[in-house]
Order: sequence, then structure tokens, then C-alpha cells
Amino acid sequence: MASEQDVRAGLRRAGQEHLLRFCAELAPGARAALLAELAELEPEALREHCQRAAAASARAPGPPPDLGTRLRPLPPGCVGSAIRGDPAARRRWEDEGFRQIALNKVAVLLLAGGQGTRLGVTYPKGMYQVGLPSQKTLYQLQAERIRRVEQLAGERHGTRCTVPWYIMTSEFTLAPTAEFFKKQGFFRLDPANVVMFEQRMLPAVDFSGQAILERKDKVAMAPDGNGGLYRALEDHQILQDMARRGVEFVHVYCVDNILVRLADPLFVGFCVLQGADCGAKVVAKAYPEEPVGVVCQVDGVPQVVEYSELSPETAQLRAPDGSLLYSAGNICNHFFTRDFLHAVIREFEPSLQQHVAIKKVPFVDDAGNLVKPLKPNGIKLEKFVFDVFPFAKNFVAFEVGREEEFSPLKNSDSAARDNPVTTRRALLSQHYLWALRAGARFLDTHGTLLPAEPELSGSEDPPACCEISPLVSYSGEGLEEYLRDREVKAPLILDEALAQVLRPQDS
Ligand code: UD2
Repeated sequence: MASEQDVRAGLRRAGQEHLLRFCAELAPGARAALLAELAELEPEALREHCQRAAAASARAPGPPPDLGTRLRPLPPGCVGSAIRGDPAARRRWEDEGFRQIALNKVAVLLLAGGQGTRLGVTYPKGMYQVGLPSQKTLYQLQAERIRRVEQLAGERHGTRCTVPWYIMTSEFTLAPTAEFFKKQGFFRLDPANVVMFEQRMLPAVDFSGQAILERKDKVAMAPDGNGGLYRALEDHQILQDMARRGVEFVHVYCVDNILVRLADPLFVGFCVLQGADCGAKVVAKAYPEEPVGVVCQVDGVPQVVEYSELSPETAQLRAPDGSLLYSAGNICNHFFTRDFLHAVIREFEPSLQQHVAIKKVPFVDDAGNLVKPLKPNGIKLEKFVFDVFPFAKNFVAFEVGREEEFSPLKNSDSAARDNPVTTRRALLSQHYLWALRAGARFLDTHGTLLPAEPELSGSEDPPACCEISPLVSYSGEGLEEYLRDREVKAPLILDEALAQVLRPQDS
């Protein structure tokens, strides 16, 4: 255990000795915990971090004034599409994706270290359930999509295959996530193929460059952003684990998109056949201020300009056809080769930009009282996962349909968008349309035929409630077998058990 003397000497070198100002009055347990936390902070790195945070917050807020003139949309040559163009090309991409999955070369990696502040829950967002008839959580939907895509790839290639699931957590989310997975029996995945690892935390700093104490015995710490991924991969030797398993391609995604297609064969196959080392799924932005980053070029190099850093004027610019000029919305679904991740860790990680977030950070004042500030008082520095795009040798983007693939849970129901109601509706609308396309006709609870509505507005619930388990269908495939020319009573919950009942008997 670190001695108080050693910790104090380190903090003095870092200019942060104030963090021990209540040490003498702490009970032995609390004191040991504080010393242990502080001993983890390397003095030189802490000094630099605090100075950098204060300097960054002193700079003018907002994007660099000339950013607008340095932006260009992505060149069409590096953009593929799941919704337009040649269907034969799409089949080729999908075949290739399934082939790579069947060869055990594809892994998924979930970014789950965020605190879910906007949603306002105290537990990890993946444990949230948006009120589906099945009451499945986001984690469960994701686990089941992994199982289904493994099954589909296995059936095509006559093999058994695995898509390992790497989950990056933080100090806030690791313990509850691990406990939840255990309690849920890992959703019937093999626990050996679910690898959780923790990202680093960084102290929040005030405007004068002093790290903030949130309690007398605790420094205010925050995860180092989803771009903390790269250091975390190195800290926990994750690429070595991938290499042992033969994984070459990694689909990285964020936790809150209820429609996320894990290890999406189409996206993976497209990236592989293009020889890409790095790729991003995009959707056309719904409106100029939509809180998604824009995938574009800055000074001729592919990059994401985050929504918080894009000026309103640039966000509103229109192309000659009237569409938004910068419309390639980042949905936080990225493709990386393992080799590229290796290069990032070896060469580029230290040069990744640090983004500044100014927040209200509760603190103890000099008299030892807990203060909840009314104005922002603290600086958090974060790296972003997509800031590695400029280092790619061959970057591609892949356009997908919003209704099929993007509905994020960001806010509580008090917000108008991206909340539990809108995400639940997005999933149930998708499943209703899949069922209609497969030939189902819905009856209400009295057995009256409901009119089919193949076009949904998105602002209302579908006319019949239908939820299809990912274990039955990953992206709408294979449903004719159960639903063609069938009259089914709403609500319909098509899970594995019902699929058994509806399956035509072998003659
Ligand atoms: C993210 C994207 C944004 C847009 C949007 C789409 C980033 C930086 N921004 O914005 O461009 O695509 O999603 O929905 O990717 N996380 C961690 N560790 C952290 C912080 C966050 O793992 O320290 C995870 C978090 O749990 C979530 C993901 O990263 O799964 C995205 O985080 P967010 O919800 O804070 O990002 P958001 O919505 O501002």
C-alpha cells in the first residue's frame, strides 16, 4: 500500500497537494481508499493533464473559426450503400461478411463506459429496457443478435462459429454490467466469449488547473471518453486475445442504438472487399441540428466533426439538390482491422485530440461542505473513438437506412426525441413491417382484420403490436416460413417457442 508520504510527494510534484487537505480527519478506511486512488495517478501525467485542461478551457469556446472552410463532403468513391445501387453487389458483400464470420474472423466491441447522464439512470444504459412486450433490455437484444448472426453464418457454411463480444466498461459500469450478465446467464452465450475490460478514468479539473475533490475522500473522476478505447485495448492486452482467437475484423458500436446490427455481414463484407482498414456506418441526417457527428473530410482527410463542434451555419449548408451538404451522420458503428488497431496503439494514440467538456462537477469547499454548483465549474477531457479515422490508409463509409438501423436511446421521456418511446416505436415499427412483408395479416383482439399499413409515419405506433425475437430473425430474413398468408392476433410476440408452433410440419 502506498504511504501518505509517497503520495504527498507525488502530488507536490504534480502541483495537486490540495487533494490531501482533509486526509488527517478521515477514518482509516476512507483514508486508505483515498491514498490508493491517488497512488494510481502518475505525478508527471497528472501535472500535464491538469495544465492541459486549464489551457484548453482558456481557449475560445467552439470550433476553430476556419473549420468551415476546411470541410468537404466525402468523395462518393469511398461510400457504399445498403439502400441504393446494385443489389448484386450487396449480395456479394453480405456473402463475404458471412464467410468471414464463419471463419471466426469477426468480433464485436461494445463501448459501454458512458454514464448515461442524459437518460438519467444510475445503472449502465445497456441494462435499460424501453418497455417492449418481451421486456428485453438493450444488452439482451444485442446478445441475441450475436447468437443469431453466428447461427446464420454457421448454417450457410456448415460450421459452428463464434463472434466474440468485447465490452469496454468504466469504473461506473463494470461491476453492475458483470453482475447483470452473470444473473442473466450471459443470455446463453458462452461466458468465455464475452470479454469485459475497463477504460481509464481522468480527474475533473477546475478552471485554475486544480483537480477537484468530490468528497473529502474522493477525487472527481470521469471516464476518458470512448476514444479511451485504444489505451484500454493496450492496458488489457485485448488485441492479443483477438489474435489468439484469429479475429481480424472488429465491429465497434455504441450501446444505445436499439436497432444496431452486430457484426452486420453487409457492412463487414463491404469493408473487407474494399480492402478498408477503417470504416463507418452513416445515415442521412434527419435535420441540421441532429446530435450526430458528420463524417466528412477536413483538409482532405476523412474525419468526424462532432455535432458539438460543427457551427450551425455549416450544419445548415445545402447541396445543389437541396439535401444537407454535410448529411453523412455518424451512428457510432465502426469497422477496424486488428492490424489498424495495432497501428493506432503503437503509433497514433498519443496524438489523438483531447476534446473539452465543461460541466457542473459537485465538489467539497475549503470548509468541507459538499457544493452542487449552479454554473459549470469543471473541465473534463475526452478522446473520441472516431479520431483515428485520419490515420486510416483506406477509409470507407457505408450508408444505411435510418428506419432499419438507427434509433438511439439518449434521453428520458421528457425529451421529444431519442427517448424510450421513440426507440420502442422504432423497433416495433420495423418488426410490424417485416411481418407484413413476410405475408402476415393482423387481427385485433376481437378477431377483426386490421388494415395493413406498409408506410408508417414514425410519429405514431404501428397499427398492430409485433415484436420478433432476434433469435428468430436478425434483419427480417426467414419470416415467410412462419407468417406467409397467416392471420395473426396482435399483439404478436414471435419468439423461439412460437416459431416452433408456427413452423410448417415436415411432411
Ligand atoms: C455519439 C457520437 C456521435 C454520434 C452519436 C450517435 C462519439 C464521440 N460521438 O455521440 O458522433 O454518432 O453517438 O448516436 O462517438 N462511452 C464510453 N466511454 C466514455 C464515453 C462514452 O464507452 O468515456 C460510450 C457510451 O457508453 C456510448 C458511446 O460511447 O455507448 C457513445 O457515447 P455518448 O452517448 O456519450 O455519445 P453521443 O451520443 O454524444
